[in-house]
Amino acid sequence: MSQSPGSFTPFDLILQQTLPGDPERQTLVTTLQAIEQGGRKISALLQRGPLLGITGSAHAQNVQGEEVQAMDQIGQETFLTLFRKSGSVLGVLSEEAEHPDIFPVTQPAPCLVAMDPLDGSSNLSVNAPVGSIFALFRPVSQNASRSGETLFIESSSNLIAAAYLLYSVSTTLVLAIGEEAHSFTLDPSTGEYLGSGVPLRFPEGGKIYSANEGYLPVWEKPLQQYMSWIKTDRNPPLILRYIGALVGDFHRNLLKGGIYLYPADIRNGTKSSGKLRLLYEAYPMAYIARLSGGIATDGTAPILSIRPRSVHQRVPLIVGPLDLVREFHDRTGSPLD
Ligand code: AHM
Ligand code: MG
Repeated sequence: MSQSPGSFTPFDLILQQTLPGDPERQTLVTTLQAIEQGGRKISALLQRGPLLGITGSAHAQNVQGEEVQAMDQIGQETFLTLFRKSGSVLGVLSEEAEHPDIFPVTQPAPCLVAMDPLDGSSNLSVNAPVGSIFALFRPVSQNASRSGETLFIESSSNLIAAAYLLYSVSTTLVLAIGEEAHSFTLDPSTGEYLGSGVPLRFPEGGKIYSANEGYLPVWEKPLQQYMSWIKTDRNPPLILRYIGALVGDFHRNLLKGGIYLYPADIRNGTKSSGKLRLLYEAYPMAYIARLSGGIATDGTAPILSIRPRSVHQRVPLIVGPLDLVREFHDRTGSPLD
């Protein structure tokens, strides 16, 4: 379902979903201003990407041993600076930094932000979509003596909002808060993000699956059987669409109806934990999916019921509309309650 343009802004959504005296309302507004500003900057840079020489490798590796792209570093610096300046963000956990950063705050009820500042960045060298992902948590404490890691792990059940920016033909902001998720389009001529005011809902009867099927030989047997079933015996069969950037794949599936799968694999007898990170990739998508009538799991349990043991923990991710995820669970032998 495509959304028609309108005059509904992300701030209208915050006002709608929070109460006037709630000190978190101002924190959400200020934090969102930082996300919006970062989105405008990254979007404008990406428009000129190859001309500025910023769509390639930074010739470095991140804490997870993955190749860092120049835009990963620019995304990290951009959002980190804006969150620090906001006065409403007590700490930032990022894919691009080993330890969380803790900042002084001015707001009485600050939040924590877990982010992947530039997700799917290997798509940049071929001018394909990328995104930025954010999860906002209410901190269990503002006590500076706690380590950043402990603070994020202990606050992980206090998710209060999630958002992503999708940089593609146009730039989209999806924000989930309270009881609704909404989509907004950036108007580059005014810098405004505008939406229709109609909440997002996964359509029923989706026909898409998104997975990197190149890994099929190293997936578990029930999953291999499910992949075969959706293409041959299911009525109707599901069709494959895969961008290779979580934000792009998730967004298409949210609008058109589809299931995204990045499962664990088994190599040399050892089962992996998947590729995607729990706190800043799986959690925000799970939260947005839940507010849009969907669900995210790790193939066994709901993502939002999983508590992290470490801040960069990976997790298998299955996310989409309830009917498709339920069907996946039934076919792979782990029915959802
Ligand atoms: P990244 O955070 O290092 O960019 O990796 C995450 C990305 C996701 O956006 C995408 O869904 C997935 O990795 C693609 O992985 P693969 O190339 O193995 O299919
Ligand atoms: Mg990334």
